[in-house]
Amino acid sequence: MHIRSVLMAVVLVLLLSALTSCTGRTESEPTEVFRVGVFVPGVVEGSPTYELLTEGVQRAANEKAGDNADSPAVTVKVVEGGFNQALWEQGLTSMAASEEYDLIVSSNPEIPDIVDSITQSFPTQQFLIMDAHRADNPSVHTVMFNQREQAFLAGYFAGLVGTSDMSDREGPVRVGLLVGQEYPIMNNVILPGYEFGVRAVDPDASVDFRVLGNWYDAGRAAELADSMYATGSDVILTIAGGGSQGVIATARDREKYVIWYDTNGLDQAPGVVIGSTYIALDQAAYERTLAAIEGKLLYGEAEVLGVADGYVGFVQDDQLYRRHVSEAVREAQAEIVARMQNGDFYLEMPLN
Ligand code: RBF
Repeated sequence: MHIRSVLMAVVLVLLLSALTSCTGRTESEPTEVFRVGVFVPGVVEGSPTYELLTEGVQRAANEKAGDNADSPAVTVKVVEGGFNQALWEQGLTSMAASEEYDLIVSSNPEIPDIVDSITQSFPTQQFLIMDAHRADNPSVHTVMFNQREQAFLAGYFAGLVGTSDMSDREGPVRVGLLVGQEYPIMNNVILPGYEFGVRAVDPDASVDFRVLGNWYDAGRAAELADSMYATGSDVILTIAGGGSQGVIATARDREKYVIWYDTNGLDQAPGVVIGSTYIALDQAAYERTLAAIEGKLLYGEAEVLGVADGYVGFVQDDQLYRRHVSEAVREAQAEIVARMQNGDFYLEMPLN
């Protein structure tokens, strides 16, 4: 009996030490780990900005991991908040309440309002929010991209296509914008910026603006696109997450065009997606996450990055662009891009 209980004790001690070595932690060792949580307000797949977000954060973590022995290990956990926006506050709150993250990173213009209420209860939790603007919360760093410039570039290109021999349309240019949902930056900045760009080419142009009502329904998006092309649009700018695949499908059937937003979408459907704006959200997320890990990120600061900063642009250096877009259109587009890059032509991003 006695020997058996000694043996049991030995087995227990061995088991326990095996367990602690599995977790790699003992009481005495400091845990040099910087823990990043990424809250995706939606799902990553099919949403250009969220793909850029997770790539950028992961790149910062990978780079730090291979850095030197003194730098902390970095862990990244991605939490998808899903399409039910009523659940986002709960999701973000539980991430903050868990105290599992040194930094929570997220992205979209509605996130600061949610985070403001969370930092009241959890003032030490720090946030990096991309594609958003909030200057007065000392726990939050935001990075906004100049959506007026980005939308203008898409509109200008749409106008050029509509007035070129790529379109067989007579009369004033007509183009479409299909979006997942309405929100202040969409209605007050992106739509007017797109219209401004189209009308810079043809003052009589009209823009057909349609709202899908969600960020995933490709079937419904295909129907909307069909009606847009049927009523005279040659080209549709689509900002609709997974829904954008429906726009591509209809454009292919009808031999019409699509413009992509946020990431280079030319290879999604060569010859159908003929133009693409981009934002370097991945690069900005990478840089700001690295700064946070190094303790250098300025909380309470709100950045706005545009074309002249190199963070917003129009994809030109791509063989698909050269192959499927006429030289006259490419030349005119290159001219406006260059003017924006060198600060000759600047559109200020209106902020609330
Ligand atoms: N864009 C997507 O691609 N997928 C989404 O699921 C998505 N959800 C959004 C939810 C809200 C409440 C808002 C305001 C925007 C959302 N966007 C989404 C748009 C995205 O954040 C960005 O503003 C646009 O891609 C334009 O850059």
